[in-house]
Amino acid sequence: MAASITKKNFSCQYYILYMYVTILLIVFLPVSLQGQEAEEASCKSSEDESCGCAATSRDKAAYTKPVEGEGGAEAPEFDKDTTRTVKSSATTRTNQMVFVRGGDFTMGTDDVRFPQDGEGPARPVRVDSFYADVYEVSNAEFDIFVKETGFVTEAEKFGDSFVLENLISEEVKSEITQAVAGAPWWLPVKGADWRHPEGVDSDIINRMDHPVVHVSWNDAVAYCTWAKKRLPTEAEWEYASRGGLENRLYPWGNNEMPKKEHRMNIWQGKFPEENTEEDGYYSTAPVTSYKPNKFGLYNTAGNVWEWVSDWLSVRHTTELQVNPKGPAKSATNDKVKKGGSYMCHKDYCYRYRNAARSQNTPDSSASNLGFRCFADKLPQGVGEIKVVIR
Ligand SMILES: [Ca+2]
Ligand SMILES: [Ca+2]
Repeated sequence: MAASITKKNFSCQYYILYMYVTILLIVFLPVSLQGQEAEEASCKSSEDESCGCAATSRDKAAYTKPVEGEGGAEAPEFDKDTTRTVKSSATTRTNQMVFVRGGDFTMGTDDVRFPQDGEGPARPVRVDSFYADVYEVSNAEFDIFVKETGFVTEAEKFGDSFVLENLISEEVKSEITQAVAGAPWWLPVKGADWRHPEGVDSDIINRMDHPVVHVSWNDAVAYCTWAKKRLPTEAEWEYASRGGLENRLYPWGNNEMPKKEHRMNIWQGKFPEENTEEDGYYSTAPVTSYKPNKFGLYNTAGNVWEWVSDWLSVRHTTELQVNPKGPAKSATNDKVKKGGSYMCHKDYCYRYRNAARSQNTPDSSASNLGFRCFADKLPQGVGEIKVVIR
């Protein structure tokens, strides 16, 4: 009897526990799922905002598909004739520089669009005078550098680089087994390098005046050093891009299209499916395109992202900084890039503003990432452009 009572009590306790757990699940599970959905939506929103600008870092890119087989797909053979033709078609034009008188300006913004990028706060910065390349470094100029030095870029050493999917031929695409997670329009393309921007079946023969792409931060430093120049600091780059205007969104002011005129190469249409090319270009544009800013610089906003010398930090002091060079190192091993690119769209990757920034590891390269050089003194043989500031 006693045993029976004990067994009955145990059954009752088990039943009560069962009911309790069921009620808990009924009441709290939907709330928990809602929370999970909200968190995922938040992550999605964050990914959407990120637009994959920083997704092209070599050691950080996560892929949506595993590599099939050891080493992935084989790269097709290089077209030797293409390389030879590129060498013979290089021009001798070298980038001209403009003298930019130093001064005080407001760096960054309080109208922050991407807090995770470290765009803000607006802060006082003073820079010394410098010379700045008027244009992004072109294929023609990089070709001269490579011919003189035999330099091999990191994309060539690694054997691949990141390319916007829309630019790749079906043949090259069929060889690819991976895409970048969260930014599937980025594909690692074997054989993509500065001479073959969309892979081995592409060339730069008709793009010698376009910005060089698929150059890493390390490659950019090598080029600028050869040219007796250097990469700009982020502060110098932003000061130059702002062209003497305080707290403006773009290098010419706050109106994206003054008098309905395109002033930079970005993306029109719905990224990444449709590009209406209203500004005249689907991908890169000649470095001489559009009007320069008041300092005489072309295409700081849009066309290609531009490496600067700083390591990345997303926290900034509001104390006056004089010739800031960024932190001594980056916890994430990232260098800063500025200006946005032809892939930027206002609704999706609104990073063609003066204050905007993004980052990649210094060995990374992509089909929308280039650079320009600055210098303390005008290097011998480099023409200076006199700019009359009205
Ligand atoms: Ca465009
Ligand atoms: Ca640019």
